[in-house]
Amino acid sequence: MQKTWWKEAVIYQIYPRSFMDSNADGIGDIKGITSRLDYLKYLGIDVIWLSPVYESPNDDNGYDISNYQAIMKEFGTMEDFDEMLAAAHERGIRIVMDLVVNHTSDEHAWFIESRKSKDNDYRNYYIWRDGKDAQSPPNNWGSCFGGSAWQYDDTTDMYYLHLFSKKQPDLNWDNQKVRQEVFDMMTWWCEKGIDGFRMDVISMISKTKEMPDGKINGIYGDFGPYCVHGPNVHKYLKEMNEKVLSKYDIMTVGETSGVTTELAKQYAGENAGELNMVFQFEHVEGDGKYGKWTDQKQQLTTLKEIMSRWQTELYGQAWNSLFWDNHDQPRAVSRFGDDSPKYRERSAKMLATCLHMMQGTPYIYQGEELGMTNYPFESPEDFRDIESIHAYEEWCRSGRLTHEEFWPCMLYKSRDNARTPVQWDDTEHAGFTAGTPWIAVNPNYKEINAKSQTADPDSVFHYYKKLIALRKQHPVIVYGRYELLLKDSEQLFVYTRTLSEDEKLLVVCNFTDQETSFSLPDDFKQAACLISNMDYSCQAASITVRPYEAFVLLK
Ligand code: TEU
Ligand code: CA
Repeated sequence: MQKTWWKEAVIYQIYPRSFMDSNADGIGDIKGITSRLDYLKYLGIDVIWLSPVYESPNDDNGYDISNYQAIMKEFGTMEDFDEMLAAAHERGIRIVMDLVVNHTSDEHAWFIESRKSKDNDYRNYYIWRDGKDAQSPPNNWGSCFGGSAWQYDDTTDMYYLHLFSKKQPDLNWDNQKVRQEVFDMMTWWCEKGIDGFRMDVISMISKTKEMPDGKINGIYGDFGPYCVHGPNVHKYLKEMNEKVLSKYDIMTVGETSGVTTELAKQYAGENAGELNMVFQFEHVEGDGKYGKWTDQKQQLTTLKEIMSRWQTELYGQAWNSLFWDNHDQPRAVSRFGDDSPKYRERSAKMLATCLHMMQGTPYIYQGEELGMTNYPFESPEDFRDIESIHAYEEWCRSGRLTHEEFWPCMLYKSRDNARTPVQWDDTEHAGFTAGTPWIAVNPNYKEINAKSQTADPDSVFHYYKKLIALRKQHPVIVYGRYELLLKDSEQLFVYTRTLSEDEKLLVVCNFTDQETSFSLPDDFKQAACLISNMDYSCQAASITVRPYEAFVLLK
């Protein structure tokens, strides 16, 4: 297995809008990030993945880009960006940019041109089709954010494809000019000195030529078989690698929803010549009841099967990215742990242990290191997220489900749970802004905030800090082989990591609020405790594992 810096790194995701506001307009910004770099340095992370900071009309909070080489006005200027990059590098922190090139904003100059006429130079930068007939779109595909995936444009009496919102038209990657524009833009950022790319829905860039109706899923047809892992996706990524990525010492991670382990090896195999790693979503996506929506926890045995399969099947061939949450997912502790006052801290630490001891590069989503929780939304008007707003319309206002049926699902899974501001201290608005925040601050900020946790050696923050530090001291955490024990337990997640006969880890995590017993494997009876979220003491062969307890033994 090749050793590389990005396998040994811990990555911290910043969603800039909600991270830190420097100028009291209620919106997080780049200067705000710069002001908190010392906090991140203290935590010990190596890399920041920065969600989009480019010019954008913010239909989807920056995932709709109108200019790839300019900074969003609300976030600051290119000088602010350069200053942040330099300040991060001074502290030994790398910065990975979000690359959103499956689509642009409809306010991007390319699209403004493209829609003008059928013979415009930019027409083929996007995907235009005639309607089936005067009344209907080219096919029945639905977009990820609700409604048809086609938008009618009366300037030329044709439709354009948008797999996300209608303000996010899909680029036509089959057009060589589009690819070259994207590669040139990426090169421009690399020359600036950034350290890599997280590639938004990169598995969707290649569409089939034929675009038949999809299988009905709810109201609309599924575009999946025609647009996800499409015919030329690997060809285009190899071209990107050859023309841009291979020229720099950067890291890349592709967002590839629906990916299998076999496909992951194609995207991110050690010698595939495409990406360094991919995000897979099986462990956070399989639980849906109504599309992605549910209010039910995934069974532990299912979760273990999924995560263990990824650990085993990629071993030595491709590299895992490890995450419980991000800006599209609810808060980890509310979803996989227990966010009640009794168990919030303990279960947040347990989840961190379980993830950070696996093989792969761990990603921490802002606030996760504080054990931040889901938000107690009270009404549909509280949501800011385009997906949540559309989902409520499509499932409830349409009459398909009652409010009572759907509401618990929104509380459990809305993306806005992750998007409330980072809780810095116990002053008004959690110290995030001196103005009015663009989205409400979680009312629990007086108990849960960075200021109190950095001062408390037993906090969730300090636990993350310790996990990150351990990774730098013990190669077995990075490179050891994974093996699952007790596969049928609905309470315990137990696994070992092995680097050699004398360098082995045992990881034991209780995912429930019930205690249970566990027999230590023989070779761990004398082992030292590396980290634990309670006061671990080995009471001989059979031990009691308390609610949400976690510990790691090193042989
Ligand atoms: O998300 C891609 C994606 O597949 C989402 O639809 C995801 O499944 C959903 O948010 C889960 O609820 C990426 C970005 O991460 C997301 O923030 C963007 O909205 C989306 O692409 C469009 O750019
Ligand atoms: Ca601001």
